[in-house]
Amino acid sequence: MSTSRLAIRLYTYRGYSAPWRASIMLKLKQLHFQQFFVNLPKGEQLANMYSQINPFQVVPTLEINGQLLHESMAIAEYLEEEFPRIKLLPKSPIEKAIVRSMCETVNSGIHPYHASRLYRYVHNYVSDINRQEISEPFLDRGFTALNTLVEKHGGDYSFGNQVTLADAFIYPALRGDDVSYLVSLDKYPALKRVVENLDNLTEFAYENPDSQG
Ligand SMILES: N[C@@H](CCC(=O)N[C@@H](CS)C(=O)NCC(=O)O)C(=O)O
Repeated sequence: MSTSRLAIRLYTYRGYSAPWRASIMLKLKQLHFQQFFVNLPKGEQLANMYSQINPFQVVPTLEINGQLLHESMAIAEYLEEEFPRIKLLPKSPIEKAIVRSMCETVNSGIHPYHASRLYRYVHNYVSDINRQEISEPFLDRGFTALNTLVEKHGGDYSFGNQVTLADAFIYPALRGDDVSYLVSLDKYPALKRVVENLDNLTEFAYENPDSQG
């Protein structure tokens, strides 16, 4: 697709890990996009207007020339196919599968266990339980697995020495406001090395909420 007449809007919220993945991928692909902040702490994702944009009532949603896309993994695959000039997956099928497995460890193995909707639900039954108590065993299991994968396959970044989709998923999973306070990077040395390398790349920089427009 030619990038000259694209209208891309990302529905997101600052510091939250899942929409941050999408924003990193768009920047790595050098695509110009507008951000629209859905205030999650205020519950704007549950409002009628946003539910029509994203029926699962979560961010990210990517709107591209009027078409709405949900789920960061699907968004990643779409961007990789539609804008192949800058590649975020390695060449061989086996290497692609390894990178995707790292993404999925974050997306379906780690993230659901610290999702705010999970806490809202659990709190209906056990009011004095905190996020740490609910999430820690699941987060530790997921990050331990990821650390092993990155020890085996990583270099400067999560997979080898090129930035891939795995970095766009792993970095926000450790640096996002919704999870960073629950996890000590020191427990996962291979992940720590990669995250500290990614701290130097502008595409991974923290989002500023004032840039809505
Ligand atoms: N698997 C989804 C996860 C989306 C997700 O859970 N997003 C969170 C922010 S990190 C959200 O919008 N939570 C609002 C809520 O649960 O009410 C994706 O990768 O797009």
